Amino acid sequence: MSEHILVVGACGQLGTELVEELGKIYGRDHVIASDIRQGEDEVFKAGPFETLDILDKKRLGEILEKYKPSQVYHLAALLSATAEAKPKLGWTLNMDGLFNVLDAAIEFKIGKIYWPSSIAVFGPGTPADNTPQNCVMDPNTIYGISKLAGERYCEYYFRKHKVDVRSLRYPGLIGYKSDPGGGTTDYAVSIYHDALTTGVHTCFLADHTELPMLYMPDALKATLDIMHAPAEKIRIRSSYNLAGMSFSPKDITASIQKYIPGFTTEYNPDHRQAIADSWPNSIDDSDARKDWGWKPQYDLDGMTRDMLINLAPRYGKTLGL
Ligand code: AKB
Repeated sequence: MSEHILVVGACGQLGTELVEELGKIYGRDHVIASDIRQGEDEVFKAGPFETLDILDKKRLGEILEKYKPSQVYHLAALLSATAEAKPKLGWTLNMDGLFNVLDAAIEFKIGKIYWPSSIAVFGPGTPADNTPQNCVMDPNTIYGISKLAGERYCEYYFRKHKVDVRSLRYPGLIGYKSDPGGGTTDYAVSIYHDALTTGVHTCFLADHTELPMLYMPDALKATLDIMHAPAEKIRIRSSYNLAGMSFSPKDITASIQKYIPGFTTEYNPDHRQAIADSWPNSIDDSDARKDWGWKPQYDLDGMTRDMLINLAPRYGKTLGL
């Protein structure tokens, strides 16, 4: 019998696609999707699904007892904008959820844990360009503070309890298969939908706001690569810097206009501008490249083309790309 993999927070933007990818590798029957809400996507009907509030330690234990997974991908979290709106819940969910999984890793002898961190661990005092792995980290959002504390806990559990926990600091993730939820970088997903529907996007960030981003196929590859790398290659047990591309709303607008010339963006920055301003413009991910061979495939125009090709049928459009 091959191993079982548990994905916590499976209905989110990353989880939905990760369940599908893990299913291709381990067999969908061996991938247990779990979330606080029942997943509607087809991928969830194709294999085991368990309802799980990650704050419910007893229920987590029951699921671990039932399937005895060798790996857990713990993705459940409130993202930056949502956590700012609900700070107490953001802190509790992001921290206690992680503690429950790390403690369960010891109790149930789980072989490997994956937990995502974020560029939100950086703050206004961080060097903004080509941000190094180790530098000033002074996050000023609840989400960023919880991710930085989470990174320290992951390293602590690795050193003190030998939990094989691995982590990446994701930039903004962009994909077409599922909708994003509550992130500051999420304008870069909505913009493609608007390009194919109304032809106008109203951006909640200013035109020049450059942020690090990653296309979903690259994010999935990085996640699976770090989880499949031999343990001795994972030198960093807090979380690895990870980069794909960096662009501003103005840049992504210009990229879309190469395929849809009449598309326009209007700018109406809101409270999320301050969050974006506290984050890096670009990231130095040389440790990930050196340690376990990370290399992204997509640049901005390659991603734009792929996003438009894949989203167009949803809106009954043919772009002739
Ligand atoms: C967010 O914008 O909150 C996330 C992130 C960068 O972690 N996409």
